[in-house]
Amino acid sequence: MNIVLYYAPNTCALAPYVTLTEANAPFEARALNFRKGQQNAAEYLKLNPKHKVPLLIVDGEPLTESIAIQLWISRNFPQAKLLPSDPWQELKAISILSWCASGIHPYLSRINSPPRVCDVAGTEASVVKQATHFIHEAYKIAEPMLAGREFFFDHFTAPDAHFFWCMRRSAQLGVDASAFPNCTAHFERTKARASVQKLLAWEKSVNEEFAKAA
Ligand SMILES: N[C@@H](CCC(=O)N[C@@H](CS)C(=O)NCC(=O)O)C(=O)O
Repeated sequence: MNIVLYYAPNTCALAPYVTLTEANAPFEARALNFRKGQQNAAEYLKLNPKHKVPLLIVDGEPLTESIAIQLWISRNFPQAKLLPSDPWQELKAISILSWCASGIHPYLSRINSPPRVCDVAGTEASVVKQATHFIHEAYKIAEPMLAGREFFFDHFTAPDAHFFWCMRRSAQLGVDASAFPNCTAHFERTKARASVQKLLAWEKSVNEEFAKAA
């Protein structure tokens, strides 16, 4: 099986990179330089007309959308237990993945680029303020879910990787999460994993290559 993951630094493609690594899956990671708009290059648009990462290519077949990609990884590498084995718990995990992808991520995108949601002059600060409010609301909801436990379930699963990315991106975008100690502890715990450290080292080398080519 030939597996390729398209990635760009700082993006949510971090989550499948981490879970593929946790699963010991043989995969090739290909980095796109968003600063150069490589997600809009004609060749890439043929693979993913949505001009986004993550994009997984399995034996030449493209698969988009984080949740579908996580389900594919989990189903194809069952030994990694990337979703809980109990059917109800598995659905709860998919619920968290959906929440990260569609309940938290859109607010991160708004902070990253306010004009993409409202291009009326003078509204940027308001867009950021509102988005920050809803990200804080999400972290408040996550606090009891992580209370007294290492991960969302009884071991590391795909939702931990996706939530870690949300926390990382929000910190990069200046969102203060210090009022949410269980979330920040989960962030540090996840960051210490070998899979995440591997991703961070690889991302650093990608950024260095991009800087040289700039
Ligand atoms: N719903 C998609 C969202 C993917 C997404 O928004 N990716 C961003 C990076 S975090 C992206 O590639 N943006 C580039 C663009 O919109 O041009 C998923 O969950 O996979």
